[in-house]
Amino acid sequence: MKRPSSNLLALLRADASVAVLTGAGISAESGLPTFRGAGGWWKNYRAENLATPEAFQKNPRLVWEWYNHRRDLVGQHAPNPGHLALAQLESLCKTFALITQNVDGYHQRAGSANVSELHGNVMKSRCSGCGHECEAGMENWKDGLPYCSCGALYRPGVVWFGETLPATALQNAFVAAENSRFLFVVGTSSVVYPAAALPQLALERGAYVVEINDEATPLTPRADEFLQGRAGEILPALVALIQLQEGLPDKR
Ligand code: BV8
Ligand code: ZN
Repeated sequence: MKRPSSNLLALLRADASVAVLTGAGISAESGLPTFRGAGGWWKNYRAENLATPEAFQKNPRLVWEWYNHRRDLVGQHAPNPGHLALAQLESLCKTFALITQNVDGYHQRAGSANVSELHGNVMKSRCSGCGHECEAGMENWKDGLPYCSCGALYRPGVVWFGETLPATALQNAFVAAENSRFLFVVGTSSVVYPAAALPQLALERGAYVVEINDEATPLTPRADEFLQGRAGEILPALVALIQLQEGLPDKR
């Protein structure tokens, strides 16, 4: 596991305005499959058949089968030390924003308060007719499909390829990338836009960008620091080092 540099720790001590962008890699140690790596969803399935509006229109049963399976996985597993460390980091920083591409809700379950979900949440459903939103399990299921009281089908409360992102979450993400002194980019392959544009924006605004990933990504050559290894090990170690330094204000 690569250790954070003394430069990073000294800078953090001086100005702890921090943003974090997370991806599927942070939940991998909880037991949730990632998308693109070894064992990832897209190794065995095609995104076009499961995660697009066209796929849902063509075969809603198949799409719901996949999302119900993912709901089961989210329920069977739990946040790991990486999620918990980010919740702790929030309490140590002057300003803190957590931007996630994940749909599992594990950051909130770990205790993070200021979370912006760029790609929605798999434990929510939204009516494709009237737009009504409900929690998983509150739908009225018939022949493998969930119906709203208006008669239209519910869809999973996530953002599919080709769809726009929720406006507030996206706005929060851009504001955080533009204004934070640090951006930690954790467990994402950095290939899905617009999320993948956030680190570049932060770099252009002079932020110190730290990537935490067990493999190099397209971001790696541009990041100020690349901490190669597992998020569930690196993040708790980083938070412990910051706590050791003392002097960082606890905003709670
Ligand atoms: C949009 C659904 C505006 C939710 C997901 C060309 C053609 C068509 C479209 C495009 C195109 N070029 C660009 C686009 C736009 C497209 C896009 O970016 N495509 C890319 C792939 C080319 N983007 C969109 O369509 C977005 N919307 O742009 O709107 C618009 C609208 C209309 C018309 C024009 C413009 C919407 C994107 C939303 C996609 N939704 N899924 C779900 O079911 O979950 S995508 C999927 O990828 C996931 O949701 C996930 O959130 C996202 C990102 O993946 P990662 O989180 O990075 O996961 P990945 O597996 O890739 O990587 C894991 C990483 O973790 C690896 O690097 C690995 O090394 C690391 N790791 C593993 N274990 C660990 C670890 N690291 C540390 N510790 C560990 N233990
Ligand atoms: Zn409805």
